[in-house]
Amino acid sequence: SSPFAVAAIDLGATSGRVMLGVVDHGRLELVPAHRFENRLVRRGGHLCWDLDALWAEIRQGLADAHDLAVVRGLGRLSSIGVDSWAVDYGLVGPDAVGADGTPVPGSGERLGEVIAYRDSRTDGVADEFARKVSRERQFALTGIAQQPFNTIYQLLADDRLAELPAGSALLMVPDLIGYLLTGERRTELTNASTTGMLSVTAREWVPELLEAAGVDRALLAPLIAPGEQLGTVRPELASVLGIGEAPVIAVGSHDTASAVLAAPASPAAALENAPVAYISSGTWSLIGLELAGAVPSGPALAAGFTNERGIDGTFRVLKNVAGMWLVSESIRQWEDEGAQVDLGDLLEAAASVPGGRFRIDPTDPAFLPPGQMADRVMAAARPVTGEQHGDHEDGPERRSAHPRSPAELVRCILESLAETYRDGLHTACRLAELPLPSRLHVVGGGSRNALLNQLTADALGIEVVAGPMEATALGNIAVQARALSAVPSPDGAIRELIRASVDLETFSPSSTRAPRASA
Ligand code: LRH
Repeated sequence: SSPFAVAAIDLGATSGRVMLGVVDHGRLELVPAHRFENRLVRRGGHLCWDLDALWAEIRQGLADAHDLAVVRGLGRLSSIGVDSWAVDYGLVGPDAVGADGTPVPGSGERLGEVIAYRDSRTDGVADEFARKVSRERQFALTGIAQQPFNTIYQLLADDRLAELPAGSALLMVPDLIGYLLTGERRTELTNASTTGMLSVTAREWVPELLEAAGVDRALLAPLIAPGEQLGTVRPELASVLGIGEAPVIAVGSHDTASAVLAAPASPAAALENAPVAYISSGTWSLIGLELAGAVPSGPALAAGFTNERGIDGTFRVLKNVAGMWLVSESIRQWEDEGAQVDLGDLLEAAASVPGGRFRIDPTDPAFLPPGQMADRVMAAARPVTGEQHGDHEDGPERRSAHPRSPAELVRCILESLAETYRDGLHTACRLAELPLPSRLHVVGGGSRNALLNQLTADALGIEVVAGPMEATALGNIAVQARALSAVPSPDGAIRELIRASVDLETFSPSSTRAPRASA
């Protein structure tokens, strides 16, 4: 079969990209077509996503991807897939009725802004909801950790729901993009599970939770699973963009689902029945295990673990840890204050300041909102117990009880992350009643952070396999390739394809306690 091209639309909380995926004889090649920034904007008193700007970038990206495919002799795009961060949604009105009296697909108006999960409208809402349905019951029904930003709590805080015209729909961000592309309204399964309203045992909504959240069942579009075809690009749009009427295929539209699919676990591990241990490292660090079933147990609830649906019926038993958000938001503060910060330089400096001095709790919800992050981390940092910090000494040389320089602050963040990863993986294994695996896969943009990878390997005492960096786009493309019959269906085939397509770097635990700067 000849090589062909697909496009992955992959939206992250700080940046988005449209990637061309070339599927060629058992290999995937990723070619960046268009990258763009994504920022939180303040509108109508809320933190929002600039959906119109994102949609303009996506259209540009698709046109660019099409051009790239044609230049490379691959013909038009064979399909398109969309993923983004989880939990956020848009509201769309009914499709307008055309001159011939039938609804025009894709013509429904977006009703208001897409409010971002870091907005404060959900403050206290999870507690309010727990008075209607206990936390234990919610967890047993859904398996989903009760994070303040879950869609269900956003919906309870959404005063627009009461005034929606008949025929409106709630569409998760990737589903909203899918609707703009095709005119079809669906809810993709992996992302649906992050709403906190989907059953952990069946592919259906939990009526009791919808009712308690005040959500009309009719607002929810029918479910669609990764690999199923959503529709085709609307003819008017295809002609404006100069691309063909390509199929749009549902992928793991929750970015973390796509990223974990692209964790390049070895066939040997699969044979030994060892679950894949991973960190999907980006704005968030999602640490856990991929399992065949969920663990919606009391201990899992107590430990703050969640059970998110993955591709092919898998579950991700994982914990949300504030990841590179802590670093990127700190940098944003320093830049707002006039400093020029280069991440590479900063990490290098962080590798050479003394370690083991300060800790924060990167799972603390206090780090959720944006703004003044460096100050907040500084204030939260505690000296590592058992260490003397010489505060009793006099003179300018004395060491402070708080990290002071950006390098010290970043060192504190990374060491705290590594220890939280260690505890998180141990807890995941305890919950799943499995031994600690011999290998941890770090995928996503954060996998480039050599210092953090080494700290993680040292904290856990196991091998850290770093990469691929563009795991989410690769997972997105792999599901499209399989839907187009370019990858065999059996379990593990996608991971073999990924392994054949990427370069990985392995970090072994160092014998000395002092972590290396890079490897
Ligand atoms: C990562 C992510 C994560 C969710 C959060 C809202 O991008 O999708 O899995 O918990 O964003």
